[in-house]
Amino acid sequence: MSKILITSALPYINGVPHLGHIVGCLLPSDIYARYMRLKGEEVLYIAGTDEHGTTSEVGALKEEMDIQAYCDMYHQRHAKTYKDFNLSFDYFGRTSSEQNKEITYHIFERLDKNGFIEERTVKQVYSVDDKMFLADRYITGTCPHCGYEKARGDQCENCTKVLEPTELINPRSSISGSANLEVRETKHLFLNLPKLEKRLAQWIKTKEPFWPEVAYTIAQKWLKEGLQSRCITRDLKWGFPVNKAGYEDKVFYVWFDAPIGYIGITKQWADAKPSERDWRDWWLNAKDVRHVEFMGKDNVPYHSITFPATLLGTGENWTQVDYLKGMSYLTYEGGKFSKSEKRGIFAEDAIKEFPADYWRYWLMSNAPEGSDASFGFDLFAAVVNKDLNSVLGNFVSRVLKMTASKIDSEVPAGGNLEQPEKELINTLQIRVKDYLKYMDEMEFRKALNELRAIWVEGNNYISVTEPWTVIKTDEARAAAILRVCINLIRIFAVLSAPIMPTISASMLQRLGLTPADMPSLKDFDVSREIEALKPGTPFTVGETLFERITPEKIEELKQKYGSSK
Ligand code: B3M
Ligand code: ZN
Repeated sequence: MSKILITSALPYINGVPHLGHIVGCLLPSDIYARYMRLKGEEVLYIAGTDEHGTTSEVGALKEEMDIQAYCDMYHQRHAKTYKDFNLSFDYFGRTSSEQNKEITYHIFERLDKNGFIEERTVKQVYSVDDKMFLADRYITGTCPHCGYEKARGDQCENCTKVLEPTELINPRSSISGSANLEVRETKHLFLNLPKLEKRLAQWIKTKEPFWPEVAYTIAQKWLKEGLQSRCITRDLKWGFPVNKAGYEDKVFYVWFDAPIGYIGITKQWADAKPSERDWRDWWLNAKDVRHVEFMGKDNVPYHSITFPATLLGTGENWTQVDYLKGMSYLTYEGGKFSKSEKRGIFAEDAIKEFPADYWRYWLMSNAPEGSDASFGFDLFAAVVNKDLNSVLGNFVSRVLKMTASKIDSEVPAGGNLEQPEKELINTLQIRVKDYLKYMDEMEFRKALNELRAIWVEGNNYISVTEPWTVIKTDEARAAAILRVCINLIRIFAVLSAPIMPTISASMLQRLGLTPADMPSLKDFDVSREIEALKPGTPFTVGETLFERITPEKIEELKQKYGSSK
């Protein structure tokens, strides 16, 4: 047994998550955590809200709320949504916690003591009316290259040229619209990445065989271009005040304390559950920990360069990432999800329309792994109706109904395993092995392909063996076939559990079982599991597992959530 530390990128607190956020890191990490628990591994699965930074300050201003109240409210909304999606975090914490502050301060002090923090004077735009320094992207003006009037201080959306805010013509604050701006000098602290580069490159080299291609390539590209020192402080009010003389009125940059948040949240968990392990068992001088991180691909540089360098610079033995799963993007019909433009379905609404497991299955079987993927209601309905309703749902109800009406409401006795069963076992043995291998490798689309193929094998088996015909002449043989089918329901439930925990539990319940009765997915042996439910075990038929999505419902959803198709 080893210890597996699983983290999902911490979603920004401002705004509510859409399906892209769910599939981009939260859901795959949950599925991996559930899978590893089912293999009997010791898992700690951590996530939380990323609360600091300009976007939160501006979000609170826009909603005319006090920033703390704003974060408290949105933290609750995030937590509720993820609970509705059945995400099984051991702890869902906050980067603004006292625990995270303490660890952030400690790490900063170590970096400073070891000479990796530099002081620099920089020029920055100050908004006199807003009484704050403005982040580049909160300055709007006319692009000096193309004349576009709504160019942002960091980049012109129209001609894509990268800009300095001071280049803008007629600059104004995006927050208040005020043009009363001044360039002021201010002192900031920088993390000296060039000084850490050698150590970092050495460390990354040790990771090469373990990191997926994308992550490794991104990290190598950064190293090749040479690392620059990065500013880790900001002139904001919301954040952890910098614990260094002369900088007390500044706060740490959100990307400095956000990844430290994984550690801070682990400490929140440990403080809340004193009977569990010490947080250091996972993070500091920890033994046998494998750390797996899930994130969107745009987050990869922070997790493969800046955060590891931050930890290396402390000179302490912090747990570093062992495997980094970077996901691409999910679009809505090829475009952006947008709350303000009413385009696309957001997580809070999604869960009101259909049970979590419909979403979980669709999102993972269409996960944006190698490349971006696109969500559309037609696609969604097609998958739910075919894979879930016709293939899995029908099999379960057909088998249980047939057995109950033609024999009895218990696993039937009689007959033996014959040639068709031997073939079924052989085929499933291979498919299950592949399914588990892909889950181990976090190749989720491939894993779900196998899972679907496993359900299809059940359907093929019952079509070929025709128990409804056989029963007329050979009751014992029909009993053997249906006994195998009922055992297949149990096998399907166990294999589907990481993806569709509620449906899985509902399948098990019909067989008088609970999730706690599931066998380990380690050394899962089909020939053993196919005979696990013994003759005489009572079962109930239960309700249909999945509702079909009608064409009328699809039209209604398209109207409601904005569709161009
Ligand atoms: N909040 C970015 C994002 O939500 C950022 C991730 C932090 S992970 C430490 O995409
Ligand atoms: Zn331009």
